[in-house]
Amino acid sequence: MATELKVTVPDIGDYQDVPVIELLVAVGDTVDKDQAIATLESDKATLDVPAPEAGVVKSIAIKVGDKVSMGDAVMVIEVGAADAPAEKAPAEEAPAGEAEASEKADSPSPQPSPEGRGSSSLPLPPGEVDATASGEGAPPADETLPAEEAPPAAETAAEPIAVTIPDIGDYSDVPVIEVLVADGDTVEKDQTLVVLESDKATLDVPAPAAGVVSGLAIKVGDKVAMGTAVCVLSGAASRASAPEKTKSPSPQPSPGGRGSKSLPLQPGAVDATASGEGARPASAAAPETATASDTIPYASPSIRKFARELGVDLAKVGGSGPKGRITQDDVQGYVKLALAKPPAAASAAAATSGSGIPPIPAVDFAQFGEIEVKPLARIRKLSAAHLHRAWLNIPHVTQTDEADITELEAFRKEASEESAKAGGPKLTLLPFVMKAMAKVLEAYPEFRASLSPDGESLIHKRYTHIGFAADTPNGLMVPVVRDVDRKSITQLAVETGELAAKARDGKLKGGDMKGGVFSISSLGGIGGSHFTPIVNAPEVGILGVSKAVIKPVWDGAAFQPRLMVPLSLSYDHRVIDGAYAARTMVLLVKLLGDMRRLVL
Ligand code: CAO
Repeated sequence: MATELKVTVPDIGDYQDVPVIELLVAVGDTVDKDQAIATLESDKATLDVPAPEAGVVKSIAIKVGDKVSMGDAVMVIEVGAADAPAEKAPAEEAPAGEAEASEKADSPSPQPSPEGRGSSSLPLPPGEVDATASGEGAPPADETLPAEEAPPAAETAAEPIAVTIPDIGDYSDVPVIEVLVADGDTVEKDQTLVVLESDKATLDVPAPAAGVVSGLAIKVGDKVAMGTAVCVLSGAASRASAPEKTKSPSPQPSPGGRGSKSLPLQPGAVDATASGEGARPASAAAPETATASDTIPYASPSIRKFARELGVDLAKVGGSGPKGRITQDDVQGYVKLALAKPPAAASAAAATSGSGIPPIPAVDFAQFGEIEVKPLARIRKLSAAHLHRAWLNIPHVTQTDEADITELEAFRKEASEESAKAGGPKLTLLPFVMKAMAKVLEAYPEFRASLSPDGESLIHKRYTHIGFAADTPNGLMVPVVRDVDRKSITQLAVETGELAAKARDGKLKGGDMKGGVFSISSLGGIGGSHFTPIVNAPEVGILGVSKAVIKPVWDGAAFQPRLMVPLSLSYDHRVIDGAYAARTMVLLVKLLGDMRRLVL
């Protein structure tokens, strides 16, 4: 007999109001027992809420962006007798929390959930981790020091602190997946020392205070539980500034202390100039520290597990989910692409991917003056990798021109005013350019094609989904408007406005940024003349639009003041010939100059 099981947020330690960053199921979905149904994320932990039972999702009480605490309703799952898992425990063995969850279910005759794991199967301890990190009270992990000996709110570990794994709830034998420090490293308070990952949760173990790491006792692959020794943190050397370290083989404590902040992130220079053994240890492991922490992929524990099972290195997978999060589709897409790529093509790609280019030398900027090191937002790191890949792999050429939009602008203003009066959207230039570009793509379809991964064929797309670059506080995002050729200017204005707002609010879904055949980057609202946009691979073309200005244009008899918009069309020269690009641009200029041509 079917019963309805109400899933609630399990015990998540001291955390309150933890944002829901991903909903992994929809109403009507069939879920397996323990399948991740939602992901929560705080500063220090990413946690999946698993389905307590196999069943069908009847209703969902949360949405992305909601903030939840222990006990909040997540969803109702109908647990069918037919597909109920065999290993159900008797009802009387159910923990109290589970029984309560079942009683709260909307079922007309609610049955106590027989399984007992319910939502409380999410074992969660981040509060403990956070307590360690925050330094409020004696760090709980430090069992070797009485509380009064461990400075409660210490910024620097004046006395040695033995750092151990904090209370991680029901978990034991949790694998260590990243060790981000080495003996001799100088760490800041709250800097992540190691990352643990189980099937359901990824947890950072942060430094309870600033200090120098010694006696590192764990390595990647170790399985740890509460109380496992991590390392010892001591304070004195952490106060030495970077220049002092490079100068002195036996660093002296420096009262300033701020200079050391730069040390872990400018390792190359320190390393290069270190003159003696004394300076070496602090910098020796730093390159790994910086690299490792830069490449922690942004994915939920279930996706990490999925990737591990397939042997996929998540650092190589681009994330298309909100804020660049890696989704299951991304992992599957990566695997498909890897399988489609023959070994010869793979090595050819490697030979041309830019590997082998000498790296830009690291510089210890602190030796020239005061500096501040700010970690990059994940989205910026992801888009940086994407842009770098495109820049190195694609031979870019940028065709530039100017379109006379004097008439178009007069019409746009009039239409925008009418639209505003009728309660419609504001009509900016962007939707007009999009519409014109859609027409151009029909005439010059190679601009909406993609090169096959083996470089042997051109994949022509018969749809006209166009992406547009949106500037957001977290970095560049490219939402995609579908079927631009079939939509009116007003519809395009509404959609670009909504997508740009979602991008700025960090609410774009993975699907909002997929499927584009061509991109437009408009800096016209900001200023500047031409620029060279980078092709958004695997697309082969991107249009840059700069600020329209009135210029004197010769009409054969006199100079006329005309509103000219600068256009920059970057393209992949492996696919597009220069003449083809020039013809494409000519048509675009013609269409923008006389929008009546759009209806021809
Ligand atoms: N020339 C002159 N004025 C322009 C213009 C142009 N080419 N394009 C837009 N404008 C005007 C608009 O008409 C509007 O003017 P009013 O407020 O007087 O009506 C103003 O500039 C602001 O427009 P907007 O930028 O808000 O709107 P949009 O539709 O043109 O652009 C969006 C939307 C999302 C593309 C834009 O906000 C944005 O984020 N641009 C940055 C994209 C970016 O970062 N690109 C670089 C990527 S790296 O290659």
